[in-house]
Amino acid sequence: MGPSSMRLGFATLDRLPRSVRRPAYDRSRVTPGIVHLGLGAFHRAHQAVVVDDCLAAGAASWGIVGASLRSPDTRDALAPQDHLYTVAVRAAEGTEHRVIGALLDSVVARENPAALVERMADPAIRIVSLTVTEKGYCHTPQTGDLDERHPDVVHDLNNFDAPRSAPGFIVAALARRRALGALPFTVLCCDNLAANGHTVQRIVTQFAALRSRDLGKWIADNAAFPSTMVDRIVPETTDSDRDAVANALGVRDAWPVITEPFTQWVVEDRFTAGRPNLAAAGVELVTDVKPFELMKLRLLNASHSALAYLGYLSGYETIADSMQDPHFARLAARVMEDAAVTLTMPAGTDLAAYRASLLRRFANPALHHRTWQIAMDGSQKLPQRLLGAMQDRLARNLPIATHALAVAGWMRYVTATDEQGRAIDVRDPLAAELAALTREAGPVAERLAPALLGVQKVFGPLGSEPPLREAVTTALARLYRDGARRAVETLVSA
Ligand code: CS2
Repeated sequence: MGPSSMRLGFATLDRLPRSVRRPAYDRSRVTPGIVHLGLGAFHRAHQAVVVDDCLAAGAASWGIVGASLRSPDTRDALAPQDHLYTVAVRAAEGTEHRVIGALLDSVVARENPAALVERMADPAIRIVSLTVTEKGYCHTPQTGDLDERHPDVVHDLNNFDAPRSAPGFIVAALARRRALGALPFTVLCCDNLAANGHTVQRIVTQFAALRSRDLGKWIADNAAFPSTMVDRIVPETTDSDRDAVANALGVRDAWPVITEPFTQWVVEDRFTAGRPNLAAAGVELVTDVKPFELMKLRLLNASHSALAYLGYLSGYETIADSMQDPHFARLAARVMEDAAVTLTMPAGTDLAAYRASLLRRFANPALHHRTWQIAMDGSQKLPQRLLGAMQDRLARNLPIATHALAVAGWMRYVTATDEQGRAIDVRDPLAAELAALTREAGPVAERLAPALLGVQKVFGPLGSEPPLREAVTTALARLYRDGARRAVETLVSA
């Protein structure tokens, strides 16, 4: 039998090679203190690793119960292996493997929503953290307000105790705790939204107020929603990644995560019901996360999206592939340079060093981070990544050609036909609306750009600013005329 015939789990931990790090604590004594909504790869490679360090330092009441909102895949893969899984940290020099024990249990919200609400209402749970992606908050990305007409919101208001959406679960569980006389948990958003804690607070209190004014007020007065800046690049795990991990471990792990050496978590220190000693696990606790969040969104995520759309259109499968093209490496640097002037950072922040480190991380040849993956959900990402910086630059009369080319890249991408005439698998909550608009406009920049700039949920009033219209239309015309590779080359050579 091959090395992969046995499964990772308690029973096989002792058989792992010595080089593989494993939980350095007695897991049978760990109890849950955190419910995490959105049990994807990012959470397991980022917050769960920090919690694993906290557990190793003795904080035994802070284990994690993970909830997938919809798909049973993660639970089905992890339950047979005692919720143990591997984090494979890949650098050009090689890979380090670590088995994480912080996740104690997992549930699938959709299978039994009321049970998850009960679990979140348990006073032993003091933090509810979230990675449900930008679209998981049922809000309008442009304004940050709850989208009251979102089908999940409508559903959840009519099925209060059996919700479907992340805000629905939080409000139902907080209502339960209020009825029990328990403290609210701290809501810890770990998604790439602008001012993520404030935004989620607004969404949740707006949702609660639709149910009852008193509940909305109680949440606004008593619950804490610290903002956080989270950063670690975590590509989707593939079958070949699973094989590589099995080879390194000598046992099979059905659900490993692949990531880079870099990791960063900056958190506002406002918790209503306690927290583990995060600082000892490398978390930066600050009073105001906003500058760090903007820095990350406008430098890392903005250039990521620019590389994703323009790189995909140019035939680059991964971010690292695109970074091998010197013009694309310069494009990423240019997006960062243009965004940097819109940031006001606390003294001591070295933005130039940060930018240089981002370029190195993007070029990591050991990570297979697909441009297609990052291109997903653009309608939810553009405002905080690209549009805010454009608005700030316009206010200072600075040119916006670089960002305009990235936005035009998104427009060209959502037409769902690539430069060779092949179909693009566009994933976006607004995909149907975008497809209708692009079909109607046709492949003509002068029609397509204004049509898409008119999508209020994405662009808001900025979409009708003449200088923005002009810059984006010009960039889109160039994409149609020259193709993405030439357009990028022309831009960075100017
Ligand atoms: C990426 C992010 O998929 C995306 O949109 O830009 O997931 C990015 O990898 C992380 O924010 C890095 O911390």
